[in-house]
Amino acid sequence: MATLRIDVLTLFPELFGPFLRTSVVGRAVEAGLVEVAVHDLRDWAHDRHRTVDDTPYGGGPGMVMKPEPLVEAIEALAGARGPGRSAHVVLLSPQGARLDQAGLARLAGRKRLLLVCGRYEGVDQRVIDLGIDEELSIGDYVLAGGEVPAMAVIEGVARLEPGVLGNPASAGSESFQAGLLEGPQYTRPPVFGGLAVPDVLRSGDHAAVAEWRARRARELTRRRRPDLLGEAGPGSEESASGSGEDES
Ligand code: 4FV
Repeated sequence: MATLRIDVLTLFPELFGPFLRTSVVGRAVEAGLVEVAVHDLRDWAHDRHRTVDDTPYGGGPGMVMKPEPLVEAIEALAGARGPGRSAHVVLLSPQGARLDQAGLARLAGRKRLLLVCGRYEGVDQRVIDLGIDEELSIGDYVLAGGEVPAMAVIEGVARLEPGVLGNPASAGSESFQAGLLEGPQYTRPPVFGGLAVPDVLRSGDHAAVAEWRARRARELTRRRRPDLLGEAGPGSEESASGSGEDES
């Protein structure tokens, strides 16, 4: 029994094919740990031209997505808005709350999600008023569509499903898990471009390694994302050539 079912409503279902067959998401779907169904919004546009957009009331550039096909599709896939509906309906849009790791964990805890992908200038407000449970944004920039944000949600929640990541510990020790950025990481060779891997990482002293990693994570977070530490003001950007702290 798939633990999580995700339906996607989009004007470009063909965008999702390779994504749903590749890497972590592909394995999660293959293993039946996550079920994803992609739906073409035009299937709910019943006029001869299967129209899904129209000009904005009040004038202005671009087109707006019509309410009828969207609300009909949402209600067909998730039921009418209310406690009894079968899926939690999320619209990806720049007006949404910012998506973060905690938000992904919350979505991963649900049984069914319906991700609605906007296009054009956005959707008629009545779609939001009548059919959407939550609006989420992946960042303060404008994309051409909600498909890439929807993929970010799918991959983000799929990684949190039990059994998806080979080593569940990896999900626990990564960025944002402890509210910190992850510190520097190294692998072979021990010296590259004249730069050596910090000795402590090759010491075998797990306590010292853990202490070093925690300290570097705090330092990097304080410099790059003091907001994550609840500290005011962006830190000065780290110079391109590294911080210059002691590498010991
Ligand atoms: C977006 C974002 C985003 C805006 C107009 C789709 C586009 C078009 N979605 N986070 N940033 N959406 O830019 O989620 O409808």
